[in-house]
Amino acid sequence: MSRQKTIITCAITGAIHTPTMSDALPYLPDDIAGQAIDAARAGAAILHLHARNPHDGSISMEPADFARFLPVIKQATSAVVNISTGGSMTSTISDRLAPAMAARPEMCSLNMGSMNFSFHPLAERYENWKFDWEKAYVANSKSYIFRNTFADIEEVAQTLAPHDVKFEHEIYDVGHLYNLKFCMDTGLFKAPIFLQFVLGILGGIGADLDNLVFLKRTADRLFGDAYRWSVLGAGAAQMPLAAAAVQLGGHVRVGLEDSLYVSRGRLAVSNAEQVAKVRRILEDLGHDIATPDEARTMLGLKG
Ligand code: KMH
Ligand code: ZN
Repeated sequence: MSRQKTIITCAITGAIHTPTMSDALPYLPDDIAGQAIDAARAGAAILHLHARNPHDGSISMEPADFARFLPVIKQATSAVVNISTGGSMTSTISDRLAPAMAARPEMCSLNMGSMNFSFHPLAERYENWKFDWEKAYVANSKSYIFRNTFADIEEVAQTLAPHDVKFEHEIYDVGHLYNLKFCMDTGLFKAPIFLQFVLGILGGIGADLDNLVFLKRTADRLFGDAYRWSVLGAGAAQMPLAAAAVQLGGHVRVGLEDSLYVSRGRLAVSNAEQVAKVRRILEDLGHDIATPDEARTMLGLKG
């Protein structure tokens, strides 16, 4: 039997980092499109996308801002487009749904529980990390609750599922697996489900190997073979956890949304640089990279 190929997701810009933190973080539509296309050419089968306000780089949930880069990406690549429903600190659930409802992509993120949310402590893991707390969006996040109630989750699912959108279920802690199991039992999602284990966010589970194994074992118990999974290690944990995930049979996510660095103390020059690095690691470990169509088959996407 041939070994499963590995799906690389690249999360191009996100909502947390600010352009003051790295010149490479794209916020202009052409730069988001260009970096997404280069990431796909470097081996990313899935592109996880947020939009930003082109004037100041702040997060935008305006469908019009997504429409500035989505057609360019779709024209130039066959990568799976995955649109965030995470939104910003001030977005309502209908704001968060608007870009996905306008674009009807093959995939969307779906965050599986409410939580505190901050990138704070990751800063300390890099000796040379210069975190610009004053200007950082995350500086305001001390009292922020990332709201994803069962009603919110249900609303996202019921709004998008009729359009055959497959979810990247963001799992920031082990309880989120039980939330998802509860939703599965009520018939909200179809197998195979796709889990994104998110390790290293302050407010969620820490970026340790033991935690990854624990998440995977719990998912095995709850979902049997009805799930596929991937790992996103925040900040310094990005590459080490990707290397661990693939050895446990998982897929990987990289991108400037999750880490601005490509190695200790060195800012990535682009998303494609991170994709090329993770691809090199995976191939050196003997794994083949999935094409977008292979990812579609593995995840049961509408195509
Ligand atoms: N920012 C990541 C930790 C979303 O966009 O809905 C998770 C994420 C969530 O990508
Ligand atoms: Zn995201």
